Amino acid sequence: MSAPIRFPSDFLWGCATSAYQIEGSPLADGAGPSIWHRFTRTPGLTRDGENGDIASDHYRRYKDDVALMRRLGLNSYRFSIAWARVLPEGKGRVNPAGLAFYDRLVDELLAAGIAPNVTLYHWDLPAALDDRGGWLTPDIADWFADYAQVVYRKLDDRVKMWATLNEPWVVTDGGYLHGALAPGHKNFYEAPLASHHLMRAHGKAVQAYRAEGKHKIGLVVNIEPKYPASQSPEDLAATQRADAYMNRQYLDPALLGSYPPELKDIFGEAWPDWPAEDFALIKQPLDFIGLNYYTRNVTRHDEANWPLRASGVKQAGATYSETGWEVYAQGLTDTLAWIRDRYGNPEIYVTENGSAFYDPPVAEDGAIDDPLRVSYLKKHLRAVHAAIEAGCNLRGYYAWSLLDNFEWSLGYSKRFGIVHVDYATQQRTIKASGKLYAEVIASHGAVLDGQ
Ligand code: PNW
Repeated sequence: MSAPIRFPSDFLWGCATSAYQIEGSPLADGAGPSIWHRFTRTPGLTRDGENGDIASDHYRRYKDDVALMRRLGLNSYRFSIAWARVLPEGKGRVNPAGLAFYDRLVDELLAAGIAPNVTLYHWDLPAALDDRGGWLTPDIADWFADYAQVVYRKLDDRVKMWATLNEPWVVTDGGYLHGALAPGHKNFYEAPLASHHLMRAHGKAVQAYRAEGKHKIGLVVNIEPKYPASQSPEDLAATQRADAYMNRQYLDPALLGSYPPELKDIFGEAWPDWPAEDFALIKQPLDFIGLNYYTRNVTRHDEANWPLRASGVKQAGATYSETGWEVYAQGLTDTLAWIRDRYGNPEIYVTENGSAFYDPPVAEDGAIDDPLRVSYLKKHLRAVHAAIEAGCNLRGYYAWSLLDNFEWSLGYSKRFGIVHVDYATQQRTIKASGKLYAEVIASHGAVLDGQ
């Protein structure tokens, strides 16, 4: 028998969302278009040509959604701000009506006893800045810090947790190397530039926060632990490359001040010699790390898989979600322990964790039974508790996601919500997983005991 599960009484229990995925009304009240607005307007780039024009209509229904969070018993909510609502051209002129939406949302959350946790960039770059080079130009570090400053000045009196970027790896890999995400480039030489300027922008925005802000700021990364498929030297080296590319590429410069050496090996001539002073900018003291964890990867050497020369091995007998990701909760405990050991046990939050599974239609009695998501949630919450027991400085957990929403290039076909959204009526229905989460929160984890 393992120790009884009781989470600390001040643990943060939240859900996470992002602006373009739930808000809808992307051009309302003077907002400028983002790269996702444009990307979804090119036929063939998203599933069935779907876009975020309506999404979960949160821009108009935010009060109902905050009431829903309250019913679930959340004490924190992680959301992102749409840069192009605040600055329609990405820089220069501020749009007060766009900023006012987040001002209202923050007040609504606080009135419900829910602490806002704000991410400044969750992939929806203002299109006007993409026209000027987007993440490929060094200028973007200043643009991002200027935008951040506008938002800090408006909200830092009430927002006590900030994050600069959501998942710089996905921004680079999806947006600039493989092209499945906006702005849809496929360019080996651009990927290192995008990564580096993302990290410089992160550094500048943290610096700006130290001048303006009074609370906590961090960086949110997605980590997918890499386990070697065998102990052969080839598989071990492939595992190291995959880990350097996806995991250490961002945490190492942010926390240790250097890039993993494998990146030079992966990118060859496309990997520039960076100016030494950039690393002083990128490595800013952070108040916390946000970890987004979904799955693991069992890695083998694969010469044919460019550019990593590594690929994943499917695990016999394992459960895979609708996005093809293995359910592997031990990987969350392992990742938290790895961060504890490699980076000096920083304060950490699980800022996203969740799964897409097929959901049955709403039953006659209004119930939605999502046993696979319930099982995923239970296993991962136990894994989180195990990490706390193992001495990780873990202070909160955010389920991805509050609502079913626009899953980027996969459109509305993948449902990650613990609350179901009927897109025809915008009706919200709490799934069994949402009910389970509410019970976990109310009992400080005790309902997970012995199950
Ligand atoms: C995250 N990967 O994306 C994002 O932060 C969310 O916006 C998204 O909806 C959610 O996960 C579910 O996909 C990721 O390939 C995308 O490792 C890809 C990966 C990880 C996270």
